[in-house]
Amino acid sequence: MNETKQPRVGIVMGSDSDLAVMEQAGVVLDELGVGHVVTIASAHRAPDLLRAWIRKAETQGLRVIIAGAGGAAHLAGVVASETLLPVIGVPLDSSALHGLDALLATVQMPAGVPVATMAIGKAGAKNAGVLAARILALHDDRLAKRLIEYRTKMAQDVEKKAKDLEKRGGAKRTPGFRPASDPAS
Ligand code: RP5
Repeated sequence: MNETKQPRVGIVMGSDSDLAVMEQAGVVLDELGVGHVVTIASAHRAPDLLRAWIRKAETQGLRVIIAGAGGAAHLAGVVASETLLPVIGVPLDSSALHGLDALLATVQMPAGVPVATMAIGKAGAKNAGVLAARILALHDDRLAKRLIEYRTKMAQDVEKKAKDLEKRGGAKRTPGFRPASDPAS
């Protein structure tokens, strides 16, 4: 989608080394036609910068924040402590512990300060984009329609892969199984 729209989602990450993974959230939001802004602002290395960005995010009308970080990943938690906007955390695999450290640091928030924590890495970044869109879709019927289309396309892609595999002779069809799009087979 190429429409210029009011950004509704803020994507923040701890380092430029996180970008290759975190850009997946932006790709999904683009596909769904959701305007977003992206920045780098570390909770540990640049806390004042992070706080200033959160204040700006609130005043510019962002509705959801996606925060991705690796290692001792306090970014999403600090954002959640500074704003009432919903925060989605993405733990990243950028240390010797392969993201398990970031997962635990992001998910184990104290009661009262929630971070919706996604899977480690690219799947988590993509799902952060989808979840942000689902939150916004509560008040946006057109976006809800695009999310239904997104889900339908995923199912079609899986079905196509199954058919391609069968064509190549790589899979035997389960007796009695009929794909929805192929009722006569
Ligand atoms: C974290 O430390 C960042 O989110 C990143 O995942 C990790 C490493 O950062 P760099 O040393 O590559 O800047 O704060």
